Amino acid sequence: MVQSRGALIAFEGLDRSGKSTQCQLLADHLRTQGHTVSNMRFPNRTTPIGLMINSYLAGQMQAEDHVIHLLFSANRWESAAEIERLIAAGTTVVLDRYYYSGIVYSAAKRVDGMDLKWCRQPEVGLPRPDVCVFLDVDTEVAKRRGGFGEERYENAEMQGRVRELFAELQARGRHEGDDIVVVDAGMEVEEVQNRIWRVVDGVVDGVVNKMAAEEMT
Ligand code: Z5A
Ligand code: MG
Repeated sequence: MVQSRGALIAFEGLDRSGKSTQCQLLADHLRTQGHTVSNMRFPNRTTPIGLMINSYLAGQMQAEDHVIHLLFSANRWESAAEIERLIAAGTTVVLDRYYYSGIVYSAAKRVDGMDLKWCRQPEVGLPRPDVCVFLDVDTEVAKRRGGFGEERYENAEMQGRVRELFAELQARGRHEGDDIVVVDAGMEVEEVQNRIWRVVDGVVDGVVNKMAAEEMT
């Protein structure tokens, strides 16, 4: 019998939308169903490139806008082979932010020439998720969850632009837009969790069933 590959599931959303909370809950849920699951987050602040990104976000380092964009992308490429290896070995990988953030946050800075199309280029070829769950919260609701943090980009103006650009990315279709499923994340944790699980359980079943169907042909 051919072993099924793992699913690749990305979470996206604004600051404080509940991504890390829901990534953890989903991983536990999938494990209780017998899946092997690995969690990853981007930026991965533990690598040399990630440490530079961390300094930039903390305001301790300045970087030209194109340069920091490419560093965020390089930080994903550092993990690309590991993601491919895990899913090929049957592990489902849950990503806390991914290239959708990479595209949208840089484009939201409104730097001349750095539109969605330009920002997408360095991400082309990275492992494509089976689904991208976008946790949608109003910026005011997100703000009430302990307020925005102290890092770069964590202010209402930037968050508002990011929210609009995520909607634009989705409306455009193509790979990124087609992957996105919007989940209302303004409710209680458990209600949000149930909505996510309904979406993701279907996607994971689809991955397993597709492998089984291919095996029979
Ligand atoms: N960035 C970029 O520019 N380019 C890139 O390529 C990438 C990222 C990958 C750092 O991201 C910044 O990097 C980010 C985008 C940019 N800048 N901004 N903004 P990060 O992932 O390290 O940080 P974050 O995601 O923005 O923040 P966060 O605090 O980790 O948010 P979260 O993970 O979505 O939320 P959470 O930790 O699960 O929950 C936040 C709080 O709300 C916490 O107290 C929870 O207990 C509470 N919570 C969660 N869910 C609920 C519900 N449903 N109701 C009430 N309270 C809740
Ligand atoms: Mg988080």
